[in-house]
Amino acid sequence: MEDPKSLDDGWRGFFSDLNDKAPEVSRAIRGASWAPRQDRTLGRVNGLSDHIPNITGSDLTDAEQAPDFKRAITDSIRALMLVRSYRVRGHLAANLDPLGIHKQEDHPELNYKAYGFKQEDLGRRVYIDNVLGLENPTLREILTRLQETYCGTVGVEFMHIQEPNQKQWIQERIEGIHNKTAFSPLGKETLLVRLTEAETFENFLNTKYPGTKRFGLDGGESLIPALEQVLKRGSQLGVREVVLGMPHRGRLSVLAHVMRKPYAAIISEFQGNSNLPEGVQGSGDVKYHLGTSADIGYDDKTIHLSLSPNPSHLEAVDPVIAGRVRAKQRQLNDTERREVLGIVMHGDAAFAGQGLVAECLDIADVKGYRTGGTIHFIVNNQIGFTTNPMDSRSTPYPSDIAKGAQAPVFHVNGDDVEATVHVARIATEFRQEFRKDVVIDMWCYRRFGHNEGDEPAFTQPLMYSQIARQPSTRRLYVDQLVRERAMTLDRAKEIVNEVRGRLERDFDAAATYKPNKADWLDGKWAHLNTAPTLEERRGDTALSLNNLERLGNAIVNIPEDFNIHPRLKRIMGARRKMVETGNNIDWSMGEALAFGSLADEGYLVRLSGQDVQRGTFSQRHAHLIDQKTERHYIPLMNISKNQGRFVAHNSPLSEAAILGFEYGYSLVEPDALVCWEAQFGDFSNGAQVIIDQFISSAERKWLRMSGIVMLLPHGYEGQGPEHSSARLERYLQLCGEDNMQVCMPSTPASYFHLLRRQLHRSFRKPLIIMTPKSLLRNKLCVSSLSDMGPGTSFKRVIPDTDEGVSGSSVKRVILCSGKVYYDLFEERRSRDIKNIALVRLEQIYPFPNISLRAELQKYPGAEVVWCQEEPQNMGAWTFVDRRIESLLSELGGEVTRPRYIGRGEAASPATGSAKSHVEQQKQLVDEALLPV
Ligand SMILES: Cc1ncc(C[n+]2csc(CCOP(=O)(O)OP(=O)(O)O)c2C)c(N)n1
Repeated sequence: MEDPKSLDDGWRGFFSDLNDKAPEVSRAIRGASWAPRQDRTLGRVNGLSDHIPNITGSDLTDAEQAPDFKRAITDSIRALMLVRSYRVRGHLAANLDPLGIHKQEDHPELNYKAYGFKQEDLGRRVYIDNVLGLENPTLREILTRLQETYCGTVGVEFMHIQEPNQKQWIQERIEGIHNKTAFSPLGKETLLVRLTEAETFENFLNTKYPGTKRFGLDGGESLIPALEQVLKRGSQLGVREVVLGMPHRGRLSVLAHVMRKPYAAIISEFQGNSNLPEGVQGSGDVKYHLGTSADIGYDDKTIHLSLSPNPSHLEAVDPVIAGRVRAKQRQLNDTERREVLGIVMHGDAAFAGQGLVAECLDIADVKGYRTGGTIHFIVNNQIGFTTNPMDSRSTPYPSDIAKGAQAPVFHVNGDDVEATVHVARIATEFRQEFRKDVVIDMWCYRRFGHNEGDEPAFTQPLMYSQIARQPSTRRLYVDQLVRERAMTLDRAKEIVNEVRGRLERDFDAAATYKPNKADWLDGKWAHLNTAPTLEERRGDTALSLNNLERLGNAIVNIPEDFNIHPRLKRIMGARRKMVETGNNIDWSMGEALAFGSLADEGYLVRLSGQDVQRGTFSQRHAHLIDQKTERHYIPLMNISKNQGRFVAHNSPLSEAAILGFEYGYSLVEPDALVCWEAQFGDFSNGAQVIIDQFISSAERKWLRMSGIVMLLPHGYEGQGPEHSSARLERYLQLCGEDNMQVCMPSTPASYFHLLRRQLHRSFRKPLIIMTPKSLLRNKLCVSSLSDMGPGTSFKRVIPDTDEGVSGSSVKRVILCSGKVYYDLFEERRSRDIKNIALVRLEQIYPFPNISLRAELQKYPGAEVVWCQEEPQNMGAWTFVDRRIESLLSELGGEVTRPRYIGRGEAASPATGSAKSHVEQQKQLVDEALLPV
């Protein structure tokens, strides 16, 4: 400050970058004028002031002003800055790439000269006691220790973590041991056995089934011992269950060596046999997508492992894993989230490229979705199919997105198996200690093409000529062990022969291998069954009127001392009146009664999505907020003493991750009503991969049931292209083989029964509901308690019960679903039309053939039309027309085809002009009610 010229350029730049004002700095150094003298020290510089007491800013003693003393202090500060630089950037100079293609960076901040040291200073002692565990070291010793710790085969990124204790934990965990674990001879032999199993298994399959896709782990074998370490260390730290998700690469090896799926089972699948036992239906899946579960013992502990099946879509399984973990944590009452752990493996290109990764990191520590941290393992083989890393991402590492989520990242050279296992151990400890996400980025290579039929040298000739010369990870480890005299070459060969022998024996056994049972409907699902025929699916959903009144009263009962918003008070008053009169139950009250009744029966009701607590349309008010304290009051949690929980989680602004999460939750917990609500139905296409690859197809592919409910606000109300259509047609197009239910209920009671039916049946199927918007407040869209009372149930088809509209006097039957019914109903009434019947399809899939046939039979000779609000190429029309036609031809009347009434074909789902909307809507109603 006093004499900047005395510093070299580097230091001058450094201080001027700090932008400190000189007078403020001197004041800070001097401290308060009234402070006791001993407080006016320069402050503790990592123990320096302990060592050299009474260093004061303004009045150093003569001795303290001596050049040697000054140099000692400056050296210390410089050295500490150097140390800090290695903590921050040491990973850039770490030896991570087994192929040596990626050049380590000679980063200027890692050069001691950047801190004013010169070569001749290397031998000089620098005071940094208690740092790096070194006592009175020379500069050279400091550098050596820094390089060992931060620039070996492990590179650690942790200085971005804002929590000092987490940062400190990692620092201490790695610095004290120079970032190395010393393995016992037995430990080393075990690592070699694992590498040998992994390598020999792939080689064996390669020889027996050359060119057959297996997405081998060749080049990334260290994954196997590393995973084992996570499980073993995890079991010591309280983990009882693990849910794993992973992509194609190395899956067979993980199935065999981590999940212990018998070699014979895998080989049998290579022989073209199904993985499903005889007599079990299902369309199955390719072998590198299959899941399995197992109980595996580590020392005296047993862990239950489940590897989720997954589709090809990379990273799509990630949120599903999180949801499964969360549901299991609840089942085990693992409130600390230490007993159930999620491990997700990734490819480097997928981790960097797929947005779902970012979505999952974003939800990882949000109240309704946290799971206590996922362990991410990136098998970074430095290529994605044929694409180089520089074309895969803009950031240095594939893992960089995780830094924003404050996750520590351990980069490691996969050819150093000990280092890989070492970081797996630390990552597990960190997760158990702090319960947050952590990332292992294992650099390795892919020995063959993307799959075993691909020629990689078409696109990466240099990399692949290097790989051809690269000894395997196992081979390198054998060399190391021999060098260390920890093992003889003969023993290493013996291990290979043992593994090969096992594979040969299992190869022979595979010819007669029979999968013994399909493991669906086990455990928590044991009380359920495969779905019965369509007729037997009504479900027992009615409640006694007393019960409904009791529930209704509980829902509207707000504590005296709760400061409710005046408008909500009115709404609650209106709801109270609904209960008292038993009439005019609106949509939200119908929903509350359904949710409340299920919770009252002991089920968990979990509702998740954007703004679901209040409801997008300010209709639900599942949480009431005290106007003075912002305390939440949840009526549905105050229904009865031993009720199940009702939880409504406002979710982050994500569709794919949240829907995937809830789907995962529903896979684990059959006795919960798990609902995801889209803000508007349109937005659900942001989660299309979850709908296509899981919700609609998983039961057939993987024999996994789910009772997830999707609530999709839908309806043409002039709000424009993006707030009208939930794309009903898309869901209907996915329907087949009784895979899910697609419904558009038109009354609160219908909705009530539909929700309750989800749990009051002996099987589970996903339920897609087009939910209303304007109907939420439509005075005609109401039910009475008796519609939910004894003798009632969900009606797939609602007949026309209007007075005077009956039998042969009816000349036209309008079939429709949802809101348009009310438009038609009102207009028909105002025109006093009696010869047109309105029949509602409340469920569109499974198509209600029986009920609809019965309905059509009532009106012989009448023409049949289908009326919808959606454009002709959208909505239900193309799905229902042939089905209605079949029914009509079965009935054998004159009318053989339904006629379409509605908007014409369109590119955009709805007009942006409110005026055109009104005109279009009027036109379609007019056309439907044209006099007959
Ligand atoms: C969402 C998605 N897009 C594209 C693909 C096709 N695909 C399969 S593997 C792969 C490369 C993945 O690279 P990386 O994540 O690095 O894993 P690796 O195959 O190298 O292990 C691609 C593009 C896919 N499976 N999923």
